[in-house]
Amino acid sequence: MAEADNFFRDTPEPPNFVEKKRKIEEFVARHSNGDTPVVLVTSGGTNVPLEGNTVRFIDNFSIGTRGSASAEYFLEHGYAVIFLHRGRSLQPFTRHLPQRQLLDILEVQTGASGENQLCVKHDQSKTLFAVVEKYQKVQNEGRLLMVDFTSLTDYLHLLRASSLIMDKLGNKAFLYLAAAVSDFYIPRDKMPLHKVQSSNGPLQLSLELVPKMLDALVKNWVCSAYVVSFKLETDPNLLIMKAQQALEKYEHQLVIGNVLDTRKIEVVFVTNNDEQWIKLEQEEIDTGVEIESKIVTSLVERHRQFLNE
Ligand code: 9Z3
Repeated sequence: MAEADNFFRDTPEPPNFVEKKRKIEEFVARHSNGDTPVVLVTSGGTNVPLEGNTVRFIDNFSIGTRGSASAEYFLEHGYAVIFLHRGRSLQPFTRHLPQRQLLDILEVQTGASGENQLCVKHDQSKTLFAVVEKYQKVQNEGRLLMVDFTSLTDYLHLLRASSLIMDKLGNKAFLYLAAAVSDFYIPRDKMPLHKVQSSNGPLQLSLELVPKMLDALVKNWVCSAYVVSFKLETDPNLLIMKAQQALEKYEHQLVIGNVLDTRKIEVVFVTNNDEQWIKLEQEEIDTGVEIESKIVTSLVERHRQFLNE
């Protein structure tokens, strides 16, 4: 735990940290009295700068589908959602908009009295209508807070702040840690300030291990919460073992294991008692069912049981 404290002491707070913390505090305070459970969904990959004035960095892979889709399903189940995400990765609701050809779904039409107006093309309007309707409902109910990060240190400062704030929610708090978080970083005092020059020859990198924050999170920051972490592997043979090791080490509620190539069609829930695979059937794949809908439905039931215990 001392390692975690040293890490926070030695790394700068992210831009707009005070403002972001204030918004999280307000959001949690607003939902602390009623029955609405609050979930922190982390999403997207962290980056690790190689230079103080950063030109180059190492990135963790994540598009943000898992987090953004899951956030929507938690909202459908009545949760309030703090969406802690990598800036410019996928976000709930806007992920349904065409990312590159946004202008292609719009058109200028001339109305009956001759005035021009901006409209959504007819073939797109059905999909958009449903998305906008859901988004507006959630906004009106104040159930979605967006908080962005870029670097590993931004992410960890915001994760700690959110967890400490959510501690007051007791077991109504749910942490769903789907962000792809680097295990390695370069401490500030070992990082060059200016751009590394290629004229100095090949670059030798030495990265240090990031302290295991899940330990501090479960035991010190947000002690009564329901905590779910993700374990990502590329070798399927390691998956269950690594997920079990994480569970034993951090003593939280559940690890969801996934393999990079198959993450959209199958995941495994690993708890102290059992392993449960969640898979999409071919028919579900063909009809556009997202695995996150099944993951979240199952988790909401597990969280309900946890609240009743
Ligand atoms: C995951 O395993 C997520 O499911 C994915 C989602 C990043 C694979 P996409 O955003 O992908 O839908 O493209 N997240 C956790 C990854 C991670 O860094 N886990 C650490 C580990 O495996 C533990 S915290 O050691």
